[in-house]
Amino acid sequence: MIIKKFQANTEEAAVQQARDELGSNAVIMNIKVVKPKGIFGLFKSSTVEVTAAAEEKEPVIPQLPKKPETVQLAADEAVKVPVLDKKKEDTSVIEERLDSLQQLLEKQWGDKTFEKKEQPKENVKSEESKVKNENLSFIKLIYGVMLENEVDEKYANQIIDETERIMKSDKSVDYILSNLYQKMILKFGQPKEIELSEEKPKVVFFVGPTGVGKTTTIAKLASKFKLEDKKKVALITADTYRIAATEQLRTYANILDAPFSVIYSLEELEQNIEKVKEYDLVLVDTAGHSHRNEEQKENINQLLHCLGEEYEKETYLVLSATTKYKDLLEIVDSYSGFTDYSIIFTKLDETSTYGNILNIKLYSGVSLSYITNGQNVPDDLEVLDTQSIVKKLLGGK
Ligand SMILES: Nc1nc2c(ncn2[C@@H]2O[C@H](COP(=O)(O)OP(=O)(O)O)[C@@H](O)[C@H]2O)c(=O)[nH]1
Ligand SMILES: [Mg+2]
Repeated sequence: MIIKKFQANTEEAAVQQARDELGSNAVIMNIKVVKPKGIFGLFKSSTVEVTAAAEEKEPVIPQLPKKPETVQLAADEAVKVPVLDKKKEDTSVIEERLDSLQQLLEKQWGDKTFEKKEQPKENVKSEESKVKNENLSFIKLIYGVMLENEVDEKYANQIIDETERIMKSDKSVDYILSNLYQKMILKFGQPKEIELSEEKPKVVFFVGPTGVGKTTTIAKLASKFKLEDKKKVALITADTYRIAATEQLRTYANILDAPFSVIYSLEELEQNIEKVKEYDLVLVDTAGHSHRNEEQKENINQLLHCLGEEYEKETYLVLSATTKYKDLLEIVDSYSGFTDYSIIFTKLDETSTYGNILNIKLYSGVSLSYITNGQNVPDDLEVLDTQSIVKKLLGGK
């Protein structure tokens, strides 16, 4: 995989540069506005920097340092999004990122006993076969780490199988790790964010089981768009099952000084949206429902399809990272065929294993988007950081 940064005056131009150079399949991994530094920067305008990745036929061979200075992973290092240094080769960025991960893995690897069982000393005849055996043991370790993180065995096997050719070669452990890391990042794909339209109001529906954090997530997003991006945001709730549910969103709407309405029918949705048609963004909360209840499912289905072409519509399925894998699969199944949707994972702070995020991505094939990691509105919300999550799935912190 190639990772490169592109700078231009606008986001579109930077993305175009990335696509021109890396091809139309390039994955945009990060977009940020770069403010000019220093006092003279005041007179310059900001530029937009896009980090993009694309797969290449042969993976880049990173040259990791042979002997790590320390086996201790700095906590903040492990989760930090990489700051790509323009002066350095792109591959060295991956090296740096994998370095600390590798150190941790090496430490764990040294502690494992299976390695000895699998490789009796007398079998290690040449340097080359030693390297191959090391690779196999290393792959087993990685495989174990993925299963511990609750990556579905099926997907862990799939990922390992894809690296089989390299694993059996005399390539270094570093090379394999970097290959796995890159492959997994591409598997996660580019997380989707709510993008507002210039011409039409964007109406975003939030669906999903009860108690996963739909209303709280809406409050976080409303706050981000209204306070940070200075957009006109309106809130609507169709969750009339519980009085407390309407009051919860009403309270957030009051705090944000955003228009709020409760709707009891499809006609009321149309009428209320009409009232805020000059707004940039309308977030619609729905009643959590059991994916096993066909009638409730049908109600949601109608809600998602009742608005006409004068609105841009989008749906987010909200799932909790703490839900059992089997239930997550059932929920995703129950929504497939409804409409196109993206997935928001909530409550990452309440679990230490993130395998389900990868499992659900690979099972459903739909885009992941935001994640939430706490109850604080608006702070505990961010776009899924694929690099950080892949690192965790491979045993990093
Ligand atoms: N720990 C944690 N709790 C959350 C998160 N998001 C929401 N919650 C809590 O989950 C509970 C249910 O949230 P709510 O938004 O009412 O869920 P809804 O029924 O899907 O609308 C509330 O107590 C929220 O504070 C999160 O990311 N982490
Ligand atoms: Mg709710």
